[in-house]
Amino acid sequence: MRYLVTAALPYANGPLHIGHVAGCYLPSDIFVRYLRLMGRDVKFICGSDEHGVPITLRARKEGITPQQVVDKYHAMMRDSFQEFGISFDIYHRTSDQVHHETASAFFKTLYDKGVFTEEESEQYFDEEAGLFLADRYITGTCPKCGNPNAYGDQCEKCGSSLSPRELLHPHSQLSGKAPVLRKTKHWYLPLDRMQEEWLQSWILSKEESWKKNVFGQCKSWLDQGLQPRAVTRDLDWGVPVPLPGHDGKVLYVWFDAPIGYISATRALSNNWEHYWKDKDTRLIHFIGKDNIVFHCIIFPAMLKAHGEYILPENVPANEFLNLEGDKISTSRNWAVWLHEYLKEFPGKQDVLRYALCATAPETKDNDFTWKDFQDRNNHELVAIFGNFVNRTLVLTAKYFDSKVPARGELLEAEKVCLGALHAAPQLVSDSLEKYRFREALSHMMDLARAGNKYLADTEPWKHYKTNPDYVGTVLNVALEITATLAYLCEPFLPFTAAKLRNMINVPERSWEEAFRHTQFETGHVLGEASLLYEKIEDDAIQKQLSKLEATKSDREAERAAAAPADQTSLKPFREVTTYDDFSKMDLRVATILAAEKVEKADKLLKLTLDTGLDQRTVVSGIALHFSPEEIIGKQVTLLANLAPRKIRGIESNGMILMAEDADGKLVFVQPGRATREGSTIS
Ligand code: B3M
Ligand code: ZN
Repeated sequence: MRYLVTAALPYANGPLHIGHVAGCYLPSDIFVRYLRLMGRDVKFICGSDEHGVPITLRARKEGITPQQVVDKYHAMMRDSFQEFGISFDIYHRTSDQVHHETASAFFKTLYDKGVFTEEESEQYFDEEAGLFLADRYITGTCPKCGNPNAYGDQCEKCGSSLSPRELLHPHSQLSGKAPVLRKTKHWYLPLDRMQEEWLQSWILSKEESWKKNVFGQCKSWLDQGLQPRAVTRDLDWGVPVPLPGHDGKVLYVWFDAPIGYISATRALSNNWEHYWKDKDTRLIHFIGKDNIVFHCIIFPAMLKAHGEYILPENVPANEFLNLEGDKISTSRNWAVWLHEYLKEFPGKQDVLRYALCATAPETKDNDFTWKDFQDRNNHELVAIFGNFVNRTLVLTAKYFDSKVPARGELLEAEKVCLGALHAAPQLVSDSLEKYRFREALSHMMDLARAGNKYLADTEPWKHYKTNPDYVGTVLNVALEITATLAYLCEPFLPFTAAKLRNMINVPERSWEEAFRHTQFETGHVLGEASLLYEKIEDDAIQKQLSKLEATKSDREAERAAAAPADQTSLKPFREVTTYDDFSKMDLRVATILAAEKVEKADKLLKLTLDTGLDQRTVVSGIALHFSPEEIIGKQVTLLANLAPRKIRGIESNGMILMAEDADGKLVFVQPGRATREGSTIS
């Protein structure tokens, strides 16, 4: 069985954070390490995604070239991955020549086969910048949820995928101006036709084998009906469209990026075609949930249209990881950055790997907190895994000069323990095969737990004087568990595994070799013991929390400073209405004669109004903003002919108009100078 495992190519426009790691790099690394330990043929592919608007926008912002941006972040990400123990066989990049050639040839093949449709259409153009506004060059209000900061390709608030023409109030990210429409020609992948021909039934056949969250998203795309998708853009950064006479056009970044998996495999191995073209290869894409449609629908459509390639067997996408209850965000600097973690917690890669795997957002969004990180380290890695291993090795050194003692008669406790030991590899393996990484990790930890309990129950330190043989048996069993853990933890905790192998003086082994026999001959000489993990103190955690706190207050200060000019936080306009509808409303000037709180309703005030024509009661939801005393005597604007309504048993006759600013502060809509009650407003 041959495997090709890919992890999403991160955009080279910023450093990596724990959301990236938990989303796809850690699970893919665990999976690949497991496959290698099982002796399977596997290549693990990744690289930087160096095209696309996020990169050119960043370059503009920093006043450098796009190439300088990607050079900087490519090196940074590559180094962080390596230091964190993500064991790619290659970490490639899409600005590489091999990739440009591969992506060009791919496009050309589809073009020559007549796969694309060509279409001339009107697209937004920024006259001041002289550029078409693709994807993230344009922002506006999301037509689906009203988010005023939606991008031309996606609304990050509601997750809808958009095209620039759907945005309300579009404006250019370059000049800030409203764009104009201009004609331009592009090539489209006819997903609508493909859906009918094969794509739909192919995806539906995955209902059992793909994760629920993944299948569900694909299904809803299909239900909405796929649309043709442009695969080219008017931009000057990317893989040029390989057709004569089309300067200034490049392949859409989501067309070229997944081809990056192929380019990277080519750069890695002469044998690359086996991995991409042989039917017995399992192609598996690890990604985050925002990439599902590209890997489950669009890229398979491209591969199938090309004709020579296999399709993905599985796409085990994770959901999102939040941080301390808030969405991780690069632009808001709400993140734990991997390179900073590596610097601030040297030698503690496995602690973060452990904490992230244990809380991985496998089936739903999940939250990372520093407190949980500390607890996982102190209460699990230190108190269970580390404590068990350390006791075992220290006692063996003390009583048996660090040589593995003989195993004598086995009592019930030993049998229970060895039972857990023999069952563990299969349990871990079964979970990993199903992409259940949290479950697999907890099976591994259960073995450490069983070992720890075994030592606590048997208390070998109490029996050496009276029964040294039994103590030898206990430590023999404990060492057996230790060695099993050394191999079993490797996919999750590779640094621990290497350290532990040294401490017990065993070589690297495949799981088959490691778990076939007992681990030790009697008399095997162990290496030197040292602590696997150390406690993380409160002040280290507090430091991280303060860092996040500082980010928050910076952000609030920025927001406050920007508030008056910041239109983007205001609500978008409502739908148009007609004059006829408007003129039905009877708006009058009225004076508040009396005001009192409504019992058991924190938000409501009962007002008595003088309208000039009558005195009436209006119940208004303003009690959190105004006290009754301060509003008596105020003139207000009243919608006088609103149908009466009972609110908390009080009949309310009309509604007073309020203005609400972007921060939610309320003020009365008041006539300018004292106007007579009953005056009409129109
Ligand atoms: N660079 C998007 C992302 O980082 C993208 C993945 C490409 S995988 C071919 O979300
Ligand atoms: Zn939206």
